[in-house]
Amino acid sequence: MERTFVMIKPDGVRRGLTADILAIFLRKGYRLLGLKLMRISRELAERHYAEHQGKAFFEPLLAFMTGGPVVAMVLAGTDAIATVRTLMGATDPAKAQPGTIRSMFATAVTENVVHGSASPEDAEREIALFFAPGELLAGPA
Ligand code: D4T
Repeated sequence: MERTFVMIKPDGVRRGLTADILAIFLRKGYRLLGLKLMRISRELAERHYAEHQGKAFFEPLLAFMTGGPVVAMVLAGTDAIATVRTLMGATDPAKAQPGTIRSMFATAVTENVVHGSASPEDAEREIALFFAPGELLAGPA
């Protein structure tokens, strides 16, 4: 079992896609270890996207990510980090494989509906940024 951090971004929540996207992950078979609706502060967005500091899209990305509520979750499953990213599709929805979440629900790289951790290190860092240990189940319910 591997844990990964997944977020439905503000565009996904605003457009009423939360239940559809959650259903895709749960029907696939991942187990939910934590789930919450929240607003992201600028500081949290900066820390989450620290690797992109200084890039041209960094400030617009922060404005977008802090512009509305998100749904943050921790999912567990076999190879969850890689398989969730496969299910989400490429960062640019125009390049995402048919049937993936970004292919089905997004049209722009700037507003691409979902986030999923890219590596085990990122997953643990992001889980710790968004959840206190007491907010997470230790294992699948
Ligand atoms: P996230 O982290 O949101 O799941 O995206 P990815 O892991 O798929 O892609 P990323 O880190 O390269 O990009 C982070 C975030 O920035 C937005 N973005 C990206 C953007 O607005 N313009 C761009 O040119 C790029 C490359 C989209 C996702």
